[in-house]
Amino acid sequence: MNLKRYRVNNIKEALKFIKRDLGPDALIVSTRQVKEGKGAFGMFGKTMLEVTASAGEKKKNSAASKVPATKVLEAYNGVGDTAENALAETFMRPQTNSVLSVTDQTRNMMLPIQKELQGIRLTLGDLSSQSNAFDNHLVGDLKHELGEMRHMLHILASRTGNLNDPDLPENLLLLYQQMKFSGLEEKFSRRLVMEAQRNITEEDLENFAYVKIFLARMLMKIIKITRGLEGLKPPQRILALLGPTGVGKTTTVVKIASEQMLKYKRKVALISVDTGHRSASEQLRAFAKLIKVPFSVVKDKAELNRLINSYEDYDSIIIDTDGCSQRNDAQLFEMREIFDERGRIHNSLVLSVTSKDVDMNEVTRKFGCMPIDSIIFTKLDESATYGSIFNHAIRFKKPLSYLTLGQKVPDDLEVASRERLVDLLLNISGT
Ligand SMILES: Nc1nc2c(ncn2[C@@H]2O[C@H](COP(=O)(O)OP(=O)(O)OP(=O)(O)O)[C@@H](O)[C@H]2O)c(=O)[nH]1
Ligand SMILES: [Mg+2]
Repeated sequence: MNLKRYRVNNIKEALKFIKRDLGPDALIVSTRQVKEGKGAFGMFGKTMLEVTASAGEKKKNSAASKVPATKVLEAYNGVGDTAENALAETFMRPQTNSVLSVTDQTRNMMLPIQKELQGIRLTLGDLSSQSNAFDNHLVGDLKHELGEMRHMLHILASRTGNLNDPDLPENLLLLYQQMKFSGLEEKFSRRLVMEAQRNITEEDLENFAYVKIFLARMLMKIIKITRGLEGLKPPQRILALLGPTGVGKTTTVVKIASEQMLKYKRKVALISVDTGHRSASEQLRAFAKLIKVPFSVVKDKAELNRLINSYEDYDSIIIDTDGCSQRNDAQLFEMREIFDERGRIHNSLVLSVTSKDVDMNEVTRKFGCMPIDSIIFTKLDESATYGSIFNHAIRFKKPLSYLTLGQKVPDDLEVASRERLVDLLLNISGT
């Protein structure tokens, strides 16, 4: 991938270099402020802007494993809370056509033209196969004109979504690109920058850091979190992990159980619910034996309830389930029979960020037949972009509880935090 890094005084300067070196289709991959100069430990150096841009290819290396959880945003007091609350609410409301950007409008205008052109081309094809030499001359001219029109349409189409386009101030345009590059759906990215544009003064729009933090804090208001098991009411916390096959449910149960024991010194019990009938619980049985905690396999709700009642004096009960394809209605029905009650058990749906957005949407819709209290995203270490987490959180309005970032137990587990999530999308901490 053709990546270039620039240290500049301001974003305008960066844009000039990026366009010169990488062309107008270049994408901004990340931006951060850096100190430059001779001061002790670089402390008194000049603050510069470091912009990394690509010639438009996909970013491959994973940021998740490298970026430490950050509190940068918490400490930032640049923007007022009330304004962002209102903005976040507006953002979550269904949108009307009035907020369509120029890009949308251009696309909408192009559709009927494209259809018309297609019709003309078909008619021309018919004409040229049937007509005489004179008509053929005419057909030739028409074809030429048609070619020109198509060329113009291409130019129009290619203008949507690159550095030349929409009607946004430069700083917002860059951040819009960065969010899109990170996989945030275009319509969400666009709505965010448009809300921001409406609410940031012209003067502040010139300040890149201000605009970035404004967007970050808006996103932080939109994303909901549960703080994992810590967000549940004591004295007894009961968590069940549900989801499709192979997303990392059992590994995550093991990580959470270890954290509960090692970090919080809690008394833990493990349960495996067997609906897939393929005795997949051996992995968990072995782990339970190793860490000396009780473990049982149950097959239905009555058995599960009896077992939970018998664990009265345990602080944390963690329930693993068999992977269930969202398309296996019979197994889903069986799961719903067991996990249909809201309240006693906190149901977490486990999704891997390596899945396609469209498949994750189907999973969440189908698992929505039972109460889903939160979502756990796994395998962040295997993905280069994290927009899909936001797409999902915005679309389904479900809180996030944990993130997992690798196969190591118990290290590769994090309680989901807004700061961390926004950092993954906007690269606030700048690693
Ligand atoms: N890279 C990476 N691998 C992970 C992560 N979490 C789990 N895995 C791996 O994913 C694979 C499947 O993990 P499991 O925990 O067995 O998945 P599961 O959802 O319980 O699978 P089923 O019970 O078969 O549905 C294993 O190889 C895990 O080591 C993670 O955060 N990152
Ligand atoms: Mg499993």
